[in-house]
Parts: sequence; C-alpha cells; structure tokens
Amino acid sequence: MNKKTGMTQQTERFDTSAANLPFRVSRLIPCVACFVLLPALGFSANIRAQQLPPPNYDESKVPAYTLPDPLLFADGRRVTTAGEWSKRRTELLRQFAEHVYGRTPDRTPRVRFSVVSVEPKALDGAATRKRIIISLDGRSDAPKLDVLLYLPNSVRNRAPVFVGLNFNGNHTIESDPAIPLPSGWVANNRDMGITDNRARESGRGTSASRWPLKQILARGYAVATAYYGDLDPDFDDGFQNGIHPLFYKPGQTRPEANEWGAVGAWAWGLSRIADYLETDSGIDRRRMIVHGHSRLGKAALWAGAQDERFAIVISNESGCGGAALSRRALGETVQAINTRFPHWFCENFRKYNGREDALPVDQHLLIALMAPRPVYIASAEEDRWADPRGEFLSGLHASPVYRLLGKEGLPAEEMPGLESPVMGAIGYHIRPGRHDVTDYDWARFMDFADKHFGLKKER
Ligand code: GTR
Repeated sequence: MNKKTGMTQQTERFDTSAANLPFRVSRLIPCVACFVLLPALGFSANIRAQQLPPPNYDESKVPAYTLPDPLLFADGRRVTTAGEWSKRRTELLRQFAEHVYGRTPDRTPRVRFSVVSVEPKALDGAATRKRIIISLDGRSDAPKLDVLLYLPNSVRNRAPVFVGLNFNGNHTIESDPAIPLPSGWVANNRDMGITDNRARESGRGTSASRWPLKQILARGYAVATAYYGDLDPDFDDGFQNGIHPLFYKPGQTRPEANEWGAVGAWAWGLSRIADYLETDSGIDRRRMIVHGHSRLGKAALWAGAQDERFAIVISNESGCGGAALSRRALGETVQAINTRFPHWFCENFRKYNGREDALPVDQHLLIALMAPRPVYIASAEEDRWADPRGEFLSGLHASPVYRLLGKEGLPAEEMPGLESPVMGAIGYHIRPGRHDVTDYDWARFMDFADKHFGLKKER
C-alpha cells in the first residue's frame, strides 16, 4: 500500500500524473522555460499531491452529510410524476456539466467511419473482427478513433454489444498481431516496458485478462473498444492535444471553467463509437451496453447519463467522480482527484476541494440519470481507495427515481456480502481482491445484461 495515495500496488493502475512524463521533459529542467512549461505539464500538481491530507479509511470518521434529494428540484418543488422527473433530469444533467464534468459541446463535428479491415475467422473462428476508423472531424488531419469490434459468429441475428474504452491500446486486449499499435502517447508502464510514452509490440495481449473475449462472445455478445488516448491523452497539457481544440472558439486556448475535461472527452468518444455501431448490420442498436473500469468507469457513467442510446450502463470500481458518493470523502477525495488529475474534470469542480458538502449534486444523482435503464455497479473488497460502500450507497440512494418510474431500483438496503450480487434495475456486487476487472466481474455483467435483455445465460 502506498501511504501517500492509499492505493494498493497493482499492475495496471498506472499513474498518468506528472511523474510519468517523457524523459525528454526532464532535460528541460535547467532551462528558464521550465517555469512556464512545468506547471503547464502538471509538475506543480505533483508537488501539491504530496501535500494532500492522508486519506480516511475509517468509517467512523466519515463526516455527517445530507445528500441532495433526487426527487426535489433545485427550487425545492417535489417531483411526483415521470414527466416532472424528465425536467429534473435535465436540471441534473446541467448541474453535473456545470460543476463536475464540464459541458460537452452541443455541436458534434462531421464524423466519418471507414471499415478498414474485416477478418471473418478471428479468435479461432469464434468472431468476426472489424477495425473501424472514426475520423472525428471532416479534416484529413483530424484526430481519429481506432475502433476494434468483435462480432460473435454464433449469433445469426444482430448481437447486443459491450462498448468500452481501453487503457493501453487495442493491441493489449488480445495478442493478435493484426491489431495495430496506437501511434500516439501512451502512459509509461513498467510491466509493459514502456518508458518513452510509446506503445510496444511486447504490450500485445497484456490486458487480455480484463477482456475475456472468448467468454463474452460465447455468450452471444459483441465487443467494441478503442484506446482512450485517441480521444485525449491522459496527462495535463492544458488541453492542447486530443479532441478539445476541435471545439475551441476563435482565440480560445483551453476549456472554460464549466467546459469539459478529459473524462468528458472520453465519454463523448463512447457516443461516437455508438454512432458507428448503429450503422453496423451485426449490431442490435437497442442493446448497446456502455461499461468502463476505474477512470474509464467514470467516463462510462457520464456517457450513459448523457446518451440514452446506451440501454445498460456498467461501472467497474469507478470510485471518486464515478459511482462513489463524494460527501463520504472516504479513500479518494474531490481534492485528491483534482490535485493529482487536474485535467479530468472541469475547473469548477475544484471549488469543492475539501467542501464536498457544498456540491449541488452527489454521485447517486449520476446513477439516477440512467433511470429507468438498468445500471450495474461493481466494487472490489481491497479497492478501498474507490470506497466500495460509497459506490453501493449511490445505487441505494438512486433507487427512489427508479421506483417513481415503476422499476425496482437496488433490491438491498444493506451492502451484500462478497460475491453475492443483487440485481434489480440497479445491480451491485462486491468481490474479493484488488482494483481490476476479472472474469467474475464479466460473468456478472453478462448475467445482468441477460436478465434485462431477456436472454438465457447459456446460448
Ligand atoms: C487512480 C485514481 C482513481 C482511478 C484510478 C484508475 O489513480 O485515483 O480515481 O481512476 O486511478 O483509473 O485506475
């Protein structure tokens, strides 16, 4: 356990804060320009991170808090009908945009899809593998999202699909040499031998345990993924790379205090993958499931909240700024996350450093934004940094909205034991072990999707 961050050591929980920048940058240190450059690149954030108060893991020291009521408008009026909820929903989406994730641009640029390869006998014949390049603007030099899609060959009709971003490149989810490496920035990672922020051949298949493709395909689901760095490389560069500059007004050089950060950009990218999937004849467009782990779980939740084409939303250990209640301030706090990752949320979110109580929203309201669509929250016992109990409570306190809409919500008042999933329209499990995505997690995600899509477990 790292005492400073309270995080358990683990293979892929890499740090994309300033310490992880390319070696080249360290050469700049003696130069005068570093006074300008280093703060911009996040070095000052790293120093501030060392000064963070130690995290609290003691349940008895969780501050007393009152959660905003999902069924009360900001002006105090009560929500009593589905019609009123839809207005409250709009209000909440605005509040999350204004105070937490930043506003997503209204305008979607001209997005173009090209299917650049199709392999009908991938994974020993179990799947058809497609590679789709999504050009995120009409311009030829626009950022591109490289999407990897596996369609189950066993399914004759259109398949339901799991849509999620990956941390290290498409080539890491499966060792197939035909999958190209990302050409842009990737996080340094000792286990993958990456020290210069460039993807390596040796990275092939290194995240395969988090993407049990054969099991997923055998249960009749398709899988679509893309590397999150294609949308916005995960370090604080003042939003000069990635998709943010595509949306700057003339003269604008970085997002306004209420405009999107990196999580917003990753969420936006998930919707662009959905844009493509809606056009693919192998995909059941009414059965798209958005999912994500950790920071990408935060992005999946924000994508699911904004984009109702996602029929099911799954958060795996998304923690602070994801499924966990901010007001509990257990494990990672708003101050800790804004300090170590100043580029993830909007600038306004920093106003709540150490003042979670002042937030007009809390994360149970994010879960409520999925209603009446099914949403699943997964925690891991050792992942205390993400506050498993806070993740469970978000589901519990989102339930009144589901009930108003005639759905069950979370069918548990108390946190269930290990490996005892509960599955209403809101589902939850906690499993033993560390911060990761395991076969157990995937099996439950598929049980949950089967249940809500009316599919059998074994197909
Ligand atoms: C941690 C961060 C968490 C979580 C995690 C991850 O460093 O504090 O909020 O997002 O990274 O994405 O693995």
